[in-house]
Amino acid sequence: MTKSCNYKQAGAAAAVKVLLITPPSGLWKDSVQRPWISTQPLGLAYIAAAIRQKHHVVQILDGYSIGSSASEIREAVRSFQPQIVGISSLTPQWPDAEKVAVIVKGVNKNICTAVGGPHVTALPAEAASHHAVDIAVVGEGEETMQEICDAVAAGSPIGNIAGTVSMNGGNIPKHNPGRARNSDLDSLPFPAHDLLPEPARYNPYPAWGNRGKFSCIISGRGCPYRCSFCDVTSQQGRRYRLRSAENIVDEISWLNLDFGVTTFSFRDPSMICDRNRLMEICRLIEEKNLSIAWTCSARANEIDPEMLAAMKKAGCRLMQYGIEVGNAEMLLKIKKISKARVAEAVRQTRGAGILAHGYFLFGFLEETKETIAETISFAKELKLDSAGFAVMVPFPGTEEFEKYSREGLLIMKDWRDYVPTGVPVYRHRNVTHEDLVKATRQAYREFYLRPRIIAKHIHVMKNYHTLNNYLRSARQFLF
Ligand code: B12
Ligand code: SF4
Repeated sequence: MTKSCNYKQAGAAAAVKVLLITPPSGLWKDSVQRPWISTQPLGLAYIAAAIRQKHHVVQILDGYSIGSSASEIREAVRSFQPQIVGISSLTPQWPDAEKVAVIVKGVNKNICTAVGGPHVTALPAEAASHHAVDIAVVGEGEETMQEICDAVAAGSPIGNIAGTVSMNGGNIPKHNPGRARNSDLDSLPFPAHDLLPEPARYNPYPAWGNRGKFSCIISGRGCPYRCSFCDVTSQQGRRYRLRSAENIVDEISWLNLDFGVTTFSFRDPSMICDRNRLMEICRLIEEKNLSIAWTCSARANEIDPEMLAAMKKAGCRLMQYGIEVGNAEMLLKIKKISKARVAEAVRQTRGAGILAHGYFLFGFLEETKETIAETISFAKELKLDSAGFAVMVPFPGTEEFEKYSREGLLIMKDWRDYVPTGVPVYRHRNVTHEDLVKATRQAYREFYLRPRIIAKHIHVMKNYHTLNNYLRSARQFLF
């Protein structure tokens, strides 16, 4: 189908209006649900800040977190009248993202629709070929969106911009040269938090803390590891590009003073990876006398007691470790950390007075009923404070996706189902999908229904929101 976008308008203004949208869950079937867990869409907030620097006018509609209906999206487009709409998408959100693009084109077919985010980066040609999408952005979106905005403002074509794929009026996707990843993250303006719903509208995981207002923060991009199920490395590269300690603590201070945020969660793979930087972040938090609590993800092989002591003093209350499985050979295959090192890290973390959370997955290619049992007993053996169990989903761009495709075991490619609680997306040689779902329920039951853990979590249920979240997860996983 020929695309009808006519954004190369003669005499276009020097600045354009841009609306950035996260797709509401269930929009594709006109049955939108507000998610149980939601956090700030930092990717879009970074892009908004970058576009604003170029004097374009930006708004963000965090449709996913708010649960916007089709008519609310339509109304937002009608009233703001953007020339460009940017839509972000993770893999399971893709059908909702397509629907957003269709709604936008329904309001005005001349609006330029740009899509980006992890799913689009993994499969840009597929994204660009949707009839309501004008351009797909691969990888980091700040500079690329700046150029798209400048081009639309100048009435120039957008088909040759680096880091994009578009159909250019034809039937074959045109892949433009890639764009180098930004290696100076301190040069980016802070995410445009002022354009997001206020922090109180977000529902972070209860384990991240319930003290005051909450925000996510990203201390770097990329990851040097290559865990077989994860697409951060293929998205963001193997070099962990780090922001400086000063830049991070400046953002924390800003969010604390201007937005009243007191609880932070670092969402990049392992914000502890550079020991010197970590110690400096902790020192600066103390020097600035910031009364905050924070959580982070970390690789178990990177931590030591001195780091943990500094983190505790600077307000760290919980560390999340991706442990994944309890079978030693599988740990090697999926490129994770040895059981002994994980146990040591959990012991040291709790010894420092910081809570330890473990993530576990069922469904790797090598999984058997025995390895499922091993994972559940390992989760209980470790002295974790909390744990999350899920069925592994092989996202496009990951080694697991390649393995399952190669073995002919992927049974469908409906991206809606690429969620840990969805219908099976692969067949498994040794276990059934029901075995995997049952494994998560059994793991939750065996892990949480222990007196030590019950006592600990009752303590956290201090308000309606956290109590409600606990009840919802209990309903989902225990029964
Ligand atoms: C915070 C987070 C969430 C939050 C918020 C998501 C969001 N909208 O940002 C919540 C809790 C909602 C979430 C949910 C899920 N998440 Co998540 N999440 C993350 C996490 C930890 C950080 C995201 C982030 O802020 N990154 C930093 C910013 C700067 O990068 P970015 O978001 O990628 O944005 C840049 C580019 O992608 C691009 N870009 C993004 N959007 C757009 C839009 C346009 C128009 C353009 C041009 C460019 C562009 O430009 C941005 C700036 O450079 C990432 C891992 C990671 N470290 O990135 C996983 C990650 C994104 N999540 C992932 C997954 C799998 C999920 C879930 C499916 C998991 C689950 N348990 O159900 C759900 C899906 C929810 C659903 N049903 O739709 C995968 C994505 C895989 C994939 N191919 O989709 C990741 C990469 C983790 C991983 N290890 O593989 N997640
Ligand atoms: S799971 Fe974490 S450590 Fe492993 S590749 Fe992904 S981001 Fe890196």
